[in-house]
Amino acid sequence: MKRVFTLMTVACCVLGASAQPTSRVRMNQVGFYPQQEKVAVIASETPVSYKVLDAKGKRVLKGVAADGTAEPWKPRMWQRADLSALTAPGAYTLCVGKERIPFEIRERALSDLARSAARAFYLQRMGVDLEERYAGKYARPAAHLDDSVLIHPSAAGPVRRAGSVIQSPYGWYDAGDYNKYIVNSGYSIGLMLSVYRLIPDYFARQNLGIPESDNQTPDLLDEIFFNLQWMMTMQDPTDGGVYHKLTTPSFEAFVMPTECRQPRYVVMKTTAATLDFAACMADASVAFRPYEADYPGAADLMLGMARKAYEWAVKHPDVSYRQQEMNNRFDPDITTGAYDDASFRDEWFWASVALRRATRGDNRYMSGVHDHFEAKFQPSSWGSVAALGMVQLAFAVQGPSSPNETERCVQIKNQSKELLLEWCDRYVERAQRNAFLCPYGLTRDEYLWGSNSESNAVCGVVLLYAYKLTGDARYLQAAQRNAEYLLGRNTLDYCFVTGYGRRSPQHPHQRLSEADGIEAPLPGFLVGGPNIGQQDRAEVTYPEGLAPNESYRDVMQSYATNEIAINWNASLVGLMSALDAFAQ
Ligand code: 9MR
Ligand code: 9MR
Repeated sequence: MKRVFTLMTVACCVLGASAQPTSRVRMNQVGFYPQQEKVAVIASETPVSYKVLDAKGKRVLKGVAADGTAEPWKPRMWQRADLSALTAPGAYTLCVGKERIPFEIRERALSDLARSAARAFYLQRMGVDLEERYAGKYARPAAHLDDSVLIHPSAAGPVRRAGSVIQSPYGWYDAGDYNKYIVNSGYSIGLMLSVYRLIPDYFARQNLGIPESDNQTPDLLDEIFFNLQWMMTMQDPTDGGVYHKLTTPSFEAFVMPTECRQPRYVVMKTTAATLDFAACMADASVAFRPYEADYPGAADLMLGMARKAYEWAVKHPDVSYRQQEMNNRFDPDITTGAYDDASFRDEWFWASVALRRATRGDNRYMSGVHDHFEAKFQPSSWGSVAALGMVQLAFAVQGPSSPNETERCVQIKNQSKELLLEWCDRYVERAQRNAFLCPYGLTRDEYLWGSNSESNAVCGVVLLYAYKLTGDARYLQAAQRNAEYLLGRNTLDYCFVTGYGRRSPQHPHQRLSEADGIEAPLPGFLVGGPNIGQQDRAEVTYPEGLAPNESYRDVMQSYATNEIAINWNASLVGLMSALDAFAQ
């Protein structure tokens, strides 16, 4: 990218990215597609004039930013400068008073970022050498081999006794920590596969520069397989139940993987983990079916495991993960991430839908679809996965129905599509009322742990399902608007993806980034984002009087606002890849 060096860039470098923003202008810091809407917002009580210069310094646009909209929490007005008339690729400068803001218009504006977002999973791989030719300066030797993982007493059974050893290698680090959690793994893959199905040709062409890039399988699927092969080891072959997680008793320090010495355990089997596993494996079996040559037998193997997991859940429909209770009964105590979802209706639904699709209509899963359907639509998150089932049904409305489909099933399909579109119609409307011109972020409750993903990028993905279902450009525009927020059109003036934009997180709560001795964080990661919960306040200082959308600190200690995680990156891959695909 050609850099236009300005006063602003200098100010940012000197002050460091954690300093308060000094600019009054907020806009996409990464790049605009030629045909997309291009809006910058400018902090000002009254309309303010601006001009745009091209790379030669010639004025190509001038105007007055107006339509001021206040933020909900602060008496602060943002005026809108609409630069959409500019469509020629090139480097530009937006001039507002004395400020000079560089920006770019280019074809494939987000393709590099989308690729990095997927490559971030490669950088999270464990148990293998990351070679320099794929990982560049982030190369590192194999560690966390997980070739002698202990059965925790909570996971003991008649065959696999407490303290016995299994192999459970490979997979991705979940987040900034070094553990592997089935609930989040299954969800992350399910979410990515839901987007893979929208734009298979896009992914077929994408080259991620990973060790499997030379085979015939789309690289995203190759990357996903790296985690699936770990997940498969988490099913107890004796009964089909799936261990909730593979973990050290407590979080490791901020050291590199080769320095880690704690023993690693698999803990108890749970209903949520087992159903998420079943759903994910069923979806994956469909995705991998065409790639038998590279993955011989994998599709059948995964489908068999999915069926077996589902049977276990039928027999154990109500096993929640309650870490405290587990610790009261067993040693050693486990204090790492819980992913302790205790309502399984949505997991039943996703697993039933996925298994029915993967088995091409096996009636055994029909009642699961009927019984667990809820007539409401909610964008997915790790603990709420019904949408991953509903979106499959919404797309099935257009397809041929299987001969043994009940009337109720047809109804559920139609309703899934209607509810999804209704949700999107309501959501889209919010943008005009928002100072940052995106549907995301009007209410306090959206600023939760992982807001950038759960309240923004995932919602963007939902809008892109709707766009694919209907071709209605309003949905595409709204998804793009949410992306603009993540890329810089937000109160904090951050591009929330590491390695991209003028101001982006420098100190994510990620052990790999912190301990590797390299100044720049690993690139392509979406940080959690503003979070009013501030659960890390014992370790992080939050200034008084922050608005919900300001409750973010770019400091390593901030696990509640500045961590990275595979589920969040899954939504980043989804949103950015689909925007890139649909812009072609
Ligand atoms: O590093 C841990 C991170 O991955 C988790 O999301 C977070 C919440 O469970 O916990 C982090 O670990 C911190 C712990 O909770 C509190 N003491 C400091 C730990 C490292 O910063
Ligand atoms: O993403 C999870 C968030 O929804 C929860 O509120 C939070 C506390 O339970 O945990 C988050 O997940 C963390 C996991 O427990 C451990 N690895 C890091 C994850 C991201 O912070």
